[in-house]
Amino acid sequence: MSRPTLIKRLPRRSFLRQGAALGLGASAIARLFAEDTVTLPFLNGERSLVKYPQKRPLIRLTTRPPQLETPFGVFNESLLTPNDAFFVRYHLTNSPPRAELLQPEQFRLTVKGKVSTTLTLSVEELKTRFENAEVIAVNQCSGNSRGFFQPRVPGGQLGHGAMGCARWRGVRLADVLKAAAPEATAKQVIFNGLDTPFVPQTPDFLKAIAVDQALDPELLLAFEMNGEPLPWLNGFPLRLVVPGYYGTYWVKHLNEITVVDDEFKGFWMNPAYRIPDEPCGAIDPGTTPKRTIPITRFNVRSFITSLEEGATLKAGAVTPLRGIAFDDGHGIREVLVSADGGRSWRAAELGKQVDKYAFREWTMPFTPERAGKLTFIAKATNRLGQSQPMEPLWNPSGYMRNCVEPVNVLVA
Ligand SMILES: Nc1nc2c(c(=O)[nH]1)N[C@H]1C(S)=C(S)[C@@H](COP(=O)(O)O)O[C@H]1N2
Ligand SMILES: [Mo]
Repeated sequence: MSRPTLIKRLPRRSFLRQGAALGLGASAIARLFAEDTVTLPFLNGERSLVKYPQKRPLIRLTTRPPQLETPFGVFNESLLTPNDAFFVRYHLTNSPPRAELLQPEQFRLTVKGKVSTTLTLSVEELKTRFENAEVIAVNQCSGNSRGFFQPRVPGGQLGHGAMGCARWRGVRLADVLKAAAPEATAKQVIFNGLDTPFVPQTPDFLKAIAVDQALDPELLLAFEMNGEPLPWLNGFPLRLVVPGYYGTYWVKHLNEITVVDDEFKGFWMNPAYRIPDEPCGAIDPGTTPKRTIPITRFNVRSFITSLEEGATLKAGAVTPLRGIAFDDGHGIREVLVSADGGRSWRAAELGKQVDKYAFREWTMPFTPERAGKLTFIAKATNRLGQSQPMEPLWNPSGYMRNCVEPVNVLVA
């Protein structure tokens, strides 16, 4: 069974004392421990907490390109993930693009290809020419929680912090596409951002969706996140927002939209970001899929956010349990909570649905009766009746983990 979502903060002062005991000078110790560290609860889970522009210290997965994970405690503080705590995912070494390329004087979005009118628009022109629209939606990386997979799989060894929920404001992709007027033969729409590979052999990060999906009024070209311009590392000045779909489609620094009349076969659509063509995208651990398809929509997930692994609860005292649940937009119908590892369940109270694509808060007061060990599990079901498996489902890329995530506590 999977281990939980604990993030242990290592006590920095004891490191300093140990450093001094090793005979290191004060400045050497300062350099060694300038960064706080966290340990994600799997093998080789040690990570540094590092500060980037516009961000609070976040969990660093890689430096080039920057890949940063949200410390899990943030999800217990508010339903909307603050911009300065929102995770960051990049693929290409030259990321993020240099800030001057993104400034209003320079930045333009072009819409081209199989369209009757090629468009070239500044963000200001987008804002004023098209009706503005908003959605509160979860952005989650396909590889969120990958570090928990057994057997382990290659790719970023992430805890549960490669997700976040924000209020996205922009214009509808559909309106912009209609202004360009795709030709009758148009089949797919390709999205490209300003980040580039370090060597020409690396394929540029391009993502494609079907024209029909691109004309869905829910997809946004977003310029704001939680009432502010997008942070630099989250796609300033413009990104695609595809509610209910994995983050891989949410192209950042979006400057080029190309309508094509065939199926785009670029690296980041094939072979990357594909799942086994099987129910739930899962196959037997360690095996190879017969056929694969592009990853698309979120499955159902839920988390207990108010309890850390190894926490101590007081017997006889009410503990207010709290957490979040989400799916791909059908809406959460029910969250059940077990305190005995899944033998018995009680329904949690659901908070308001602020948006069908947003985190849904749940709460449940719980009073542990006697001293001992408890294993808490939350399990959500959506309006289609889709739920979370008790045991992890496996695929070779470590995508779409959505099993229940037990949290063990001690009652004293
Ligand atoms: N330009 C660009 N956009 C991108 C990516 C990228 O590498 N380059 N990565 C995608 C992936 S895989 C994810 S999960 C999301 C992450 O969004 P965030 O960095 O704002 O959290 O961005 C997507 N958009
Ligand atoms: Mo991702």
